[in-house]
Amino acid sequence: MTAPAGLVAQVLTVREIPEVTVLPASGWTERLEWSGSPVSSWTALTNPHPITNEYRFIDPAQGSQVRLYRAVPVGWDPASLLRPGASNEPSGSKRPPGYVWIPPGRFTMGSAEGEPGRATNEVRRTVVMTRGYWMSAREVRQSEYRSMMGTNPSGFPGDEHPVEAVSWAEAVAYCQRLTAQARERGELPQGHAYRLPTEAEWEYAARAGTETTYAWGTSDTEAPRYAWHEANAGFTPHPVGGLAPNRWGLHDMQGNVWEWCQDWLSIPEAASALEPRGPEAGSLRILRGGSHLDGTAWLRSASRLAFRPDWSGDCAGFRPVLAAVGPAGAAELRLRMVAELTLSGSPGGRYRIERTRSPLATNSWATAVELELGTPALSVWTDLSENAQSWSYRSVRIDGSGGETGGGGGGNPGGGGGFTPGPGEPAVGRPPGFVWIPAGTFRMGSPETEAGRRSNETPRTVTLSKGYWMSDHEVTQSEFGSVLGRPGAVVDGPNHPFQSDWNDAVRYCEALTARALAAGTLPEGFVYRLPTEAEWENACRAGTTTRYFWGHDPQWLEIGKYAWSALSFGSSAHEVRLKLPNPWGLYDMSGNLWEWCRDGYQDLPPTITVDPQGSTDTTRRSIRGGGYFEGFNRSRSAARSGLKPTERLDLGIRPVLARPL
Ligand SMILES: [Ca+2]
Repeated sequence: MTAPAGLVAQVLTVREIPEVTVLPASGWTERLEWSGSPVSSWTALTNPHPITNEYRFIDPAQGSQVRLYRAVPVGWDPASLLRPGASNEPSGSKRPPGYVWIPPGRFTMGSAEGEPGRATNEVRRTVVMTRGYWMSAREVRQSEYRSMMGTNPSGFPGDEHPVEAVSWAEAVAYCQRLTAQARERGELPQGHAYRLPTEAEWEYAARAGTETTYAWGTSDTEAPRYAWHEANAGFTPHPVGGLAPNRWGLHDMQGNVWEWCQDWLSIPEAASALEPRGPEAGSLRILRGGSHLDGTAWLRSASRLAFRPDWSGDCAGFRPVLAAVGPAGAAELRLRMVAELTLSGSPGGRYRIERTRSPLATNSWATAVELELGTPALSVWTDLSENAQSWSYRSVRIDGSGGETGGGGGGNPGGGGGFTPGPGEPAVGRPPGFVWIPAGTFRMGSPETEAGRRSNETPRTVTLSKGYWMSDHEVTQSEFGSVLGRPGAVVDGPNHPFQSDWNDAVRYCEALTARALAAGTLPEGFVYRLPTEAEWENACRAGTTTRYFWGHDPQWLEIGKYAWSALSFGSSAHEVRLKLPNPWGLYDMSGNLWEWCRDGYQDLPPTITVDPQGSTDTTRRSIRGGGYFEGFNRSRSAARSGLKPTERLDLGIRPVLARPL
């Protein structure tokens, strides 16, 4: 759609503002903070809802000053730990060849009092690994090391032998090159890197679910089956993987060569810990597992050794892990710039914002959104589409007043253009801001296969025998005030939706009916009322059968264009009509505020397929559409909930003008 010839278009100035996406670590709750510089203090962004799922925040406060963002882990839910029998291995990532997935879990680190050979620095404590990681099943071989680094420092040459005589710093450099190589090949999982294991990661993997002295039990006589050590190695390293693995498939965790870990040496406290890491600084780096030179006391799962990071010896090598970057609870942050437009004009005027990537090509302008200005006549709209900063924008007035336009409002009877009634629509009586929804048959509820569905969404085919008009937006605070003359419990702006309990929502509809009757504008046989759930869902779906009216959107890549949803976008509801409408022109059907329906909340009887109405149990009333603060799944077309009619917070009104029930 482009502006008709002769229309006055106003070029809009665009401001680029950041959108921050927080991807919390599994089971963690995060808080988003900003700062003007990394050395100054950090301030929590407005966020009453804990971030436990993907969260997007648009920061309109960023002006000339560049803001930095960080996510701070504030809590962890133990219930997020592995279900017994599941692996939690990321399904979207390819397991690197030769690596084993180490699942998240809980283990006892350190040794028991009285374990033979025990040292006092093997402090016993419960350690929780909140994330899994991949670990090399074998020590790094000399052939691998040479092809990556171009050198081979080993004292006992052999392609299949473990690389040894490498310092801690050289082992770290190897892991960094491995990371860079995987990234170049596009094989590096997002937010991950190859690195040395922390000491806890090493011992968790070495124990492989055991609490005994060794991963194979308590017996020294079993040691030669699993570990090259002083009794069987002949004081020389052996080709990697030659002996039996532990129960998680890892070879040579005990013996052959010592293995460098990431951590500085410290004596931990006996308290339980989540994914502990060594101290920030130190002088000695940890080595674990014992070597071909050592007796069985050094093969114990808990035994610890440490050396200076520049030391090297022919009894010490390493094995990498592929693991999440950052400490436990570290969220992944993504930042991108989106376009913010400020539209000013006449109070109550309706405008269309158009955009193009080729501003000089006259036929290239396409509709981005339509807005109605309130008082003050100013509206801010954010374009969330990809690469929004490369668009040019302009606004066109479309309500036919002010002498600026030659029509083009399309379908609005006040718009001056030709009004064409929809199927079955009375020729007169459509109120401004309402859309005609024709009678018809649609599929209500969700199929068993729909991701995120709940059991109260029993699928059925429903026929609505009569058409109806529905408000294209949630009732605003200015609308509610002009009809009932009372401010809402939440007052944040005239174009923000009014937050209402069910009883006030009904009173509002009754007042609309009375006012239209007095003004002689009420179509015969129609009243304003709340929609039934069937009427609501039919209008929301707008002919679609997908999870959302814009498609299945499995990764929620599109939801930001259509819905204020998913724990995002600030602490309260947003002005109505800022997102793209559904195919029938209804705004905010998904997200922003939950919307009251007339029905009592209970499963609709599936036997009633024509004009179904809800239960007569009205202790709770149905609400639909999800809210700005809810998870993405609650904004699905089929999602339902119910609340006591006296609840008000985050609940909105969307009247229909329809036949009485
Ligand atoms: Ca080893």
